Amino acid sequence: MSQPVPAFIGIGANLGDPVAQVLDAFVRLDRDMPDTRLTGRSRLFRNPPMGPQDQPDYVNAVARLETRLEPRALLTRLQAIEVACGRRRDGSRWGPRLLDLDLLLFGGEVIDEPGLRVPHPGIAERDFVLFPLLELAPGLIIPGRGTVAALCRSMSCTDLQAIAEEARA
Ligand code: A4P
Ligand code: MG
Repeated sequence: MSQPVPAFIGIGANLGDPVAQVLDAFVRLDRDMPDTRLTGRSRLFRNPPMGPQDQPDYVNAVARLETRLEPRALLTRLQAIEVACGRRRDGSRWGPRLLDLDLLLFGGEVIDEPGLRVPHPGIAERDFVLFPLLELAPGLIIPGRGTVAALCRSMSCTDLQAIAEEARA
């Protein structure tokens, strides 16, 4: 059998009970995906919306997985979890959502196919992705962009509020 590959998943929510949905996503990523286990989870961060401002603040986090799934199969499973958590795609870009799961990184692979781009576009500019990644893997290299630690250092300011441990029970 093939060696497991480390993959990083961006988790975001800004409707319903975002903290509960992000915590539930960690559980589902470990429990509901074949040939995959959860090997790391960042803290949760509340932060203002990127894109349209007429929507609630987001809660974001990052999960680290070890998986034997192929990238396309992994994305399909992530989308199934989004749907199981009530996600409805209404076609509005960057609109509010109960749960968003993005495949941020899949080993060191670069994939550019219809419907699947890895590294996920924009991750190197998003504080709500980079700082949770920093907690899990500061030396991680984003192909073509350098290390997570260096990208975090280059961010001029961030508006991330870590959610206290006791609020996560
Ligand atoms: N797709 C291609 N590559 C990937 C990948 N690596 N991971 C395709 C996940 N999906 C990928 O995604 C649209 C299509 O992208 C999918 O059909 C898939 O085949 P979607 O989840 O249906 O739509 P979306 O999330 O609205 O679009 P997009 O462009 O992925 O938006 P983002 O980048 O997810 O941003 N503000 C804060 N503070 N925090 C957030 O988390 N998120 C967004 C959405 C906007 N503002 C935010 C946040
Ligand atoms: Mg998305």
